[in-house]
Amino acid sequence: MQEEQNMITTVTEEYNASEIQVLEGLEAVRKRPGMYIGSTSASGLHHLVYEIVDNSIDEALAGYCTEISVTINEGNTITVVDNGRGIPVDIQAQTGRPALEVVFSVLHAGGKFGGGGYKVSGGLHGVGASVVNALSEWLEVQVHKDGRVYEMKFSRGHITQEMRIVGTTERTGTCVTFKPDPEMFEELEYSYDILHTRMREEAFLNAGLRINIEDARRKSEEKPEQERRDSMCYAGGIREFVTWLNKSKTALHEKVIYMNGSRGDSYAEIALQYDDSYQENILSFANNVHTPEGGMHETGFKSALTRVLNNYGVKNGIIKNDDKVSGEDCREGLTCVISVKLTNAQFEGQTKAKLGNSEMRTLVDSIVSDKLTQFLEENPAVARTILDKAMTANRAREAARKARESIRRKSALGGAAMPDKLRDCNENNPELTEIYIVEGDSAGGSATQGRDSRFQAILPLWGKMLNVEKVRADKIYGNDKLQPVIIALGAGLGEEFDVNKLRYHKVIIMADADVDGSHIRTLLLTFFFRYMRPLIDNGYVYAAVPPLYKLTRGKTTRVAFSDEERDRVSAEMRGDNPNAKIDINRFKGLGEMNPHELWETTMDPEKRTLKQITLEDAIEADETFTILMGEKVEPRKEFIERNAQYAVNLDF
Ligand code: TTJ
Repeated sequence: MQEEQNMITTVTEEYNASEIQVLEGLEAVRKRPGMYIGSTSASGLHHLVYEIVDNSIDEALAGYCTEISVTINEGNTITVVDNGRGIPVDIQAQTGRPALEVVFSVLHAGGKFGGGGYKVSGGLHGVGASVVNALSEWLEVQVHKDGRVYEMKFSRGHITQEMRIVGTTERTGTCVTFKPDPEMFEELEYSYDILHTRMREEAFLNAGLRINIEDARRKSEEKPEQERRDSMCYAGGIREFVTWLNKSKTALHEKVIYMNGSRGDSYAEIALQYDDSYQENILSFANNVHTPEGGMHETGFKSALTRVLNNYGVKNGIIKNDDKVSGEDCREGLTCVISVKLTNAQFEGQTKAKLGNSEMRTLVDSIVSDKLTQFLEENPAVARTILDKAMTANRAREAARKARESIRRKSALGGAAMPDKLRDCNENNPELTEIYIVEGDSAGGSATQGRDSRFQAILPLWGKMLNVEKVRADKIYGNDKLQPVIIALGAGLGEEFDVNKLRYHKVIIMADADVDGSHIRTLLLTFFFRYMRPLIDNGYVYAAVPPLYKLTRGKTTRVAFSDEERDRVSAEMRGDNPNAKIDINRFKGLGEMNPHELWETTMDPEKRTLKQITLEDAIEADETFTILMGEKVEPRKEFIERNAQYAVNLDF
């Protein structure tokens, strides 16, 4: 085999060495698709679209393309159309082939025709149209150029129709349609939402470029009327990106702060705005590629931000010299988009999602140093707001550290420091133990009497819960409702949370099946999600599922967990005696159940149902929470209206 290949290469070399290289190249792509597009699952499938669209975006960056349209066709094929100059069709001297053919046949050929602008390199991006071609069952391209329409077709990278003229035209541009090869991909169905999200990002990152996206697949029977089509164009670019990210938050200053600058071939822009939350939200991009692991551009931004704020504060007598704010303090409640464009981007890190070019650190640092300083000097009121925010964050962090230390000291003293309300179990091995966090003292009492104290611990919570969204970390540590939870679980909090110290591997939230119960559940899940995330990731959090109805006939009682079950059980209890009197009572709360009933229906591992809480549940709770508890009235109103039937007695 080896010899045969060598022989063919040798023989053909005289005629057309590049053709052999082409075929070998495309064969390599089909042998190891993951090397070129990351995976052959849904992510790789969507990556094909980004690869094609990247070419049109390059044309836009070069200043020749203003509109790109992406269509998901019936059968999950994709069409990308732009109004650029059109891929060149002339015969290349080196290869003797039309440039169009080369673009779709030669690996990494895309960049050669990039026509200026900033070429992406490294990572999985910019591998070019030939990779998409190699991984497509078929691909067709039409180029409108010089009054003519040129067309060429391929199958799995091989030419099935040489380039030919198929008509005349008055416009210019490129249109590519491809069908991902079922032999290569496990997943073949495109997600409108995934493509829409990415295209929206591209539109934000390329100010003024219009990107249209449409789902032209036949609509399913269930949701036929849903029109899926968006047209996105943001004259304000990343400024509008920040506004969009902050749409349900309360900004601390009206205008997004925007800075940009360049050095040589490199360009960087930064947009930011502070809001009244405590989260830090920095999104960074290099050549329009998201860099979730950060890198040099982010590093440059962070160090300049901290330095500029401290310098300004000290200079204007707002910060005392020995009271400087930390980087984290400066980023509390900050939403920021950093976008850099450069030649030879180096993507590093585990997932190639971190920018390695150190010249980007210096560039971003110097832009922020100059422009942000200037902005603060020209806008002293905004400067004051931002510095106040950072100084409050600083004090809170200090208080949190102290509170954390006091908790640590208490738990270091051992079991004696367990909360008064905790009814602990006898077993010590966390793999065998469970803790019920119970809403209300009376339900707590029933649970304590009904439990199996060998392995079940009970911790009652009562009263209105803390609104986690509105408070900062220091309040959480010191909070009298949450502190018992933190101490009972024994694994700490936040960055210091250590799942190995967890005292129970089942953390079961037991709340009433009513609105208040769901309120408590939402609060606890939000708290776990934000401050004890590994608890959820490891699947240690559960919701108890208490029954809704109690049915009594004479001395027999049974329970039901739903209306359907109630009707079925009632029919069963009635049996052949249609006149039998069945009492049906709705449990108003856990507190109404006696200890035995609670054990039988909700706590006995042999009989109970537990709902394991997934990350999705927690995220949903967190979002519900943000909307319901956040400061903004509009999203809250909308949410309550949308969920009117569930939310009738919410009173926060
Ligand atoms: C390169 O410089 C000469 C004029 O044309 C430039 C170019 O290549 N433009 C261009 C390529 N516009 N659009 C593309 C393109 C569009 C799609 C959808 C797919 C591909 C592979 C390229």
